[in-house]
This record gives sequence, C-alpha cells and structure tokens, in this order.
Amino acid sequence: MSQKTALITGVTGQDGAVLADFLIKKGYVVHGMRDYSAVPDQSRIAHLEDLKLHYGDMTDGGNIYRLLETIKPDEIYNLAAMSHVHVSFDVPESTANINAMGPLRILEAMRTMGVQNDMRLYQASSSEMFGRAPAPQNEDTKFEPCSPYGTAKLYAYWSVRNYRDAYGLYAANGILFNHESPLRGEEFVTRKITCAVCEIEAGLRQKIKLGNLNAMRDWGYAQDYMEGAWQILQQDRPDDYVLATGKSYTVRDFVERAFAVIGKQIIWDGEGIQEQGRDKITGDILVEIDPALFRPTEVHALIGDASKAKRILGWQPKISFDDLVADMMQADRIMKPQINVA
Ligand code: F7E
Repeated sequence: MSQKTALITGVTGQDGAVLADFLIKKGYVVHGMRDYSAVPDQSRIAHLEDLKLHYGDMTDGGNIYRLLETIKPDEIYNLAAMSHVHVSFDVPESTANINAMGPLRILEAMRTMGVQNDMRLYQASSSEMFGRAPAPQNEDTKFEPCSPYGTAKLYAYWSVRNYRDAYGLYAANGILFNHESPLRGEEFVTRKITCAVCEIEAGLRQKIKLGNLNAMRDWGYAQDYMEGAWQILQQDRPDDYVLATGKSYTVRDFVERAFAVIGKQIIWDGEGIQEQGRDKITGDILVEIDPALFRPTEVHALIGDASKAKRILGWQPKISFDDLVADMMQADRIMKPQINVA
C-alpha cells in the first residue's frame, strides 16, 4: 500500500504533537498546520524532524482551501481550536469563528474539491457539547452545551453530519472526553495542579489557587485518545464515536492524588470560597479557592460511555486515572525545578 499523507491542524498543541508522533511512526507523511504567533511555541513538536509545517489559520478559508489543494491529504485531523472553556466566555465571537466556522471552511473546501472517500476528515468534537446533560453520556445523549466553547463545537459536530449526509463526504466526529498528558497546557486544571504541586515540593511556591473543586471529569490519557482518533478514520464508513474511560473523578480527587505523590495528605476545612486544603502534618495552607476561576456556567459531571467505540473500533483506554496522575507528576517533578532554575 502506498504511503498515506495526513494533515493535522493545531499541530503545536498536546493532541497535535501526540498524533503527529503516532502517525509518523505508522509511516505517514505528516503535515502540520500551525498558526502565526509573535512568540511561537513549538516545544511539543521540536523533536519531530519529519513533520512538514505550514502556516495556516482556521479563520482564513482561502488558506485552508490552498493547503488541502496542495497537500491533498488522505486524512485531515482538525484539532485546531480555541480550546479553553473558561476563556471562551471572554471571547465568544472568535471562539465561534475558529471552532464552528473553521471546520465548516474545511468541509466547504472538501465539497468544492469534490473529494469523497479519498480525503477523510476527523473533527475533534468534545464532551463539552453534552454540558449539563445527565451522566453517563454517549452518542445518543441529548446535547446541552453551556459555554461558548461547547455551542461552537456543537455547530461543527452538526456540520460534519450534514456534509456527510448531503454531499457524501467522509467526515467523522470523535466526541472525546478530557484527555491529559505531561504535554497538557498549564492552563488546564490537571497540568496546573501537577506543575504547582511539583513547584511546592521544590520550594518554589507555597500554594495553589483553584476554582470549582467539585467538578467531575472523565479524564483519560491523550495517547490512547489519539490512537482512537486514527482508528475512527480507518473505518469503511464515517461515523461518530464517544471516547472516554467511563470513570469520573473530582478536581478535589486529582489534587489529593497529586499531593500524595510528594507524600502530603490534604485535610479540607471551611466551605465554598472559604474552603482551604491544609497539609495534615504541618497545617500549612496548600490549596485556596479563587472565585475568579469559577465559570459563569459550569459543566458539573461528565462520565462517558464509550461502548460503541469498544464494540466497533475495538478501542478501549489503557491508562488508568492513578497512572495518569503518576505519569504527569513524574514528568513535572523532573521538569519544574529545572525550568525554574534556568
Ligand atoms: O477544567 C475546573 C473547571 O480547563 C476542568 C478542554 O480540553 O476538556 C477540556 O475542558 C474542570 C472544570 O478542562 C480550575 O471549572 C477548577 O470543571 O481542565 P479544564 P475542561 O473545561 O473540562 C474538554 C473535553 C475540551 O474539549 C476542552 O477543550 O476543572 N477547575 N479549578 C479549573 N479549571 C481550570 N482550567 N483552572 C482552575 O484553576
């Protein structure tokens, strides 16, 4: 079989870097789209010498068309997004432009080029689309998004389905629940916690400030999920799949597990925004609540049911929650003291 070509949008992010690495190892020619930034961050992909980089912008339809026309990828993975849910409340219009209109621009380019099965699109849909729908959530659950991020992702989800039905495009949604790794951005809660705990251990800071400790998330491991994204595009027919672990933990659980790795047990006292997490032995305050970190509307509980992916793709996550915390902590225990010394 001839060598396949893939285009990954959002290649500089956690998922882009993980997927690029995975596809290169599978023998793909991998192209990555990065956006222009005055202060570029290519740290996650610096080691991928065979990755072919292109400037691109999800708000520029001509740019997207030209990239598809020149690269002619067999598979497109649309991972580019304004991915921070809280920030999307501050920049709802640009979130919609990137997360909703961006995928539409890809679909329009595919439609204009008249591609069918020979150019396949994976759209990074999100469990945020479920919003406040009762858990567990699967492909048949009614969507109730409650953030500009979630509503924009839902527009893209339906566009994928509509273009699939209307024009016969090969376009598929992966509805991925939260997935983390040591490459996760520090603005997301898991990495924020592991970085802070390692800095506390190294004596570089005293405490961490967090928002809603009671939010429940179904946290998996990014490598497992990007393998699932690839599997979704290998099916004969395009379809939509939930990828999740089926287990949910609170932010509070994550905090306790991360501190346990450095030998600290957290005792909680106080309520609401007065709540504090203290070191059981020394009584030092290690966790405080910052009301500014609460979202105007919050997704309270996400628990995914990935039985369709298991049945049809044979996909199931390999890394448990405890292993995820341990892996992220292990990486940051090495990285954090070094970065702060440099
Ligand atoms: O928040 C709570 C926060 O920002 C998780 C993105 O990849 O997954 C991610 O979205 C929970 C929320 O991820 C802090 O309120 C408490 O309940 O890590 P997060 P997210 O919003 O679930 C989905 C699937 C995506 O598609 C998104 O692109 O943690 N939380 N305190 C906090 N969250 C943050 N960021 N910072 C805090 O200090």
